[in-house]
Amino acid sequence: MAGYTDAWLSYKMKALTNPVLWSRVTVVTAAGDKEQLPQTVVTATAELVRAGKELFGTELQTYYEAAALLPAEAEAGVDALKRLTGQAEGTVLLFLPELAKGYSEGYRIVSDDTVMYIIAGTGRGILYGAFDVIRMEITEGSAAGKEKKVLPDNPLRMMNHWDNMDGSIERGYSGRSFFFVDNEVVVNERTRAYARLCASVGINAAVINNVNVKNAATELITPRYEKELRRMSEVFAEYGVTLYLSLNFAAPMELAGLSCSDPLNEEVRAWWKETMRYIFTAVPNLGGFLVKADSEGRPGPHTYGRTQAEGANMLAEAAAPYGGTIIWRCFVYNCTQDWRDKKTDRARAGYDHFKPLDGQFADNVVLQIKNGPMDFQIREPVSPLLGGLEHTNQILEVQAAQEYTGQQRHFCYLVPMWKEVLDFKTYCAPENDTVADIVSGRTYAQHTCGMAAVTNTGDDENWTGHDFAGLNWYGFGRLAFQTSLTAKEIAEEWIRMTVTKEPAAVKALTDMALCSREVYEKYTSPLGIGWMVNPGHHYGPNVDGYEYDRWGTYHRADCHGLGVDRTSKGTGYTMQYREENYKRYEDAAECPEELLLFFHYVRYDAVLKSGKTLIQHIYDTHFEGAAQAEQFLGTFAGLKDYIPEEIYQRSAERFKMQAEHAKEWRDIVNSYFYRKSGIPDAHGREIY
Ligand code: GCW
Repeated sequence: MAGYTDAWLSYKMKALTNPVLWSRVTVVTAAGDKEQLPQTVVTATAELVRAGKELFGTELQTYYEAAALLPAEAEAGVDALKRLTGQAEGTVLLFLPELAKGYSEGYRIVSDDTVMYIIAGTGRGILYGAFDVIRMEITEGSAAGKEKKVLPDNPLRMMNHWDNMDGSIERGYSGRSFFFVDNEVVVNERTRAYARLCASVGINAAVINNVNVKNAATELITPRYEKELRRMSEVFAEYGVTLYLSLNFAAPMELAGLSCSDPLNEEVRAWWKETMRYIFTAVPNLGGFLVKADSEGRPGPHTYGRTQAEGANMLAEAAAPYGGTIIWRCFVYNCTQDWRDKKTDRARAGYDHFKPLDGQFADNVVLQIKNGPMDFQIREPVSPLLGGLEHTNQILEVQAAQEYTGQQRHFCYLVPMWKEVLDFKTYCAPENDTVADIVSGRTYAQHTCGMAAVTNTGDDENWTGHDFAGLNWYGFGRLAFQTSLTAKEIAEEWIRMTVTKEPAAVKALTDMALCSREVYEKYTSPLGIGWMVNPGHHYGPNVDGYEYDRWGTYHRADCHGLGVDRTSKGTGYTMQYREENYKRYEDAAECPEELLLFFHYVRYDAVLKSGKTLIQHIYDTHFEGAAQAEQFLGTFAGLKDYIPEEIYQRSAERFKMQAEHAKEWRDIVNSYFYRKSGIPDAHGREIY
């Protein structure tokens, strides 16, 4: 089913309403010289030619022309541009490097019925503009008569793959890796198809290997993989995607037999300098490295009594001569906790470790912070590090891989959750104080910052297992590029591009997407408490699965109530927020109800804002959530005629699984709390 490897770029033929507009592609530069163009501009022309063929069956010719424009003239209207460029027909790619500063990787589109200008200062800008034109043609019916300027909000928009070199994927729910097979790096047409899909939504970087770097992956920075990595970086570069690697902090020991990997040891430092010189020379397009250190058993500077900053800066210094960036993860916590200990709080760990180091990291270090303080649960508060750190580059890390959100068997559209995080007001500054402001660099004038998503892709024909999980990949890119887009706009676009354009079906599927996160939340763990999953693989209900374990993830349910006291009288976690948020979370009456159990221990008979008791809320939401999952199945079946057969078959099977599994969640969670509390359901429904 080759068509599906193109996912949302599987074009379907449509009527050609503007034949002149789609008659030719002309690249206009000062010199008019094809040889001088960035690769991404060449790719943009090829994409427009391909779209012309696959959407309309027309053959666009490509031309290269010269015209000198002043930067200010790039803001002109269609008529003036016709005069300035001498081009009045077809698609005109106006590449003006002088615009690079103001436009960054953005673009301007202005068009009438016969000519369409895509204006940018970088090759990426031209490429993103070309994909936008194609998207408008498909989702809005035509790209004619448009005027818009879109500058990306986030400098870095990156994918994080947790692919292992044996081909397995940690938390992968859509087959095996397409980067690695049997400890070899693979570069083929799928690599290109992947980069193309990324570029089409503005993703500009990808870390291809798991942050847990072990075995052969440690050798990715040695000559063993040099040729393939260079090749991969070149294929990525055609689409403006920069290759990054995860690295093993203990590499000096494992690869060179040094006695330690202490970041202050001279031999270790010299080894890294030489290694960085080698790898950046061997793979010139390499952007840098992602590092998981001192986390879940991975090596790091703490072993030597050094700080996270000392560890990161040592690598940063070695990578700096080559423009390399070190992305350092903040997922550092004690994973050998005693469940009896009610003072130690995993939620506090990120802030406790990194806040004291604010201002100590090198310029080419960026801290990558998971959206919540725990680990990608269906509902968590925003990490207090976001809004806590003032002098450190930051990347927001979200998880498109549905580790805790249904493992791509359940439909769970995550853009609404990510938007909540981006819109969160941290009160870190008088203005520009949301998470979106911080990670985009607006708050503290930073450039090395942005968003990363742990990916949900694999070698499944449709990339993401559940076809509708493709929406999270697509949505991540679109949102990271333009954080002001709404979850609804993004869902509608993807549905029109991938599934159907029939208005009633678009509406039904969009409605489903928009409530899918709440539905999943309703039948799983309540009010921000999280977890309640099977240990290890994290799929399916197991209320006490992690309750007496070492991972620091407890719900503390007893016969009177449940929840974790994270107030100043409990673990003190609330005190990591700025005053306004601290006050809100500290007071159970003020606390946003969806996070109530994250912050407070609450009695089953306590009355919530809805007027219901906590226990009744748990029962009701679980019945509702499971019923809604059942409705998803029915609604989807009703749309069969509007959905491509392959997509329908694969997805219907998943919706069926979801409906059944939601009942399992409902009954296990409800029975658990009935047995703990002894309080029956007010409506007398069956609880076991
Ligand atoms: O949630 C945990 C996952 C691990 C993952 C880790 C992390 C890559 O269960 O599989 O390891 O987070 O983010 O590092």
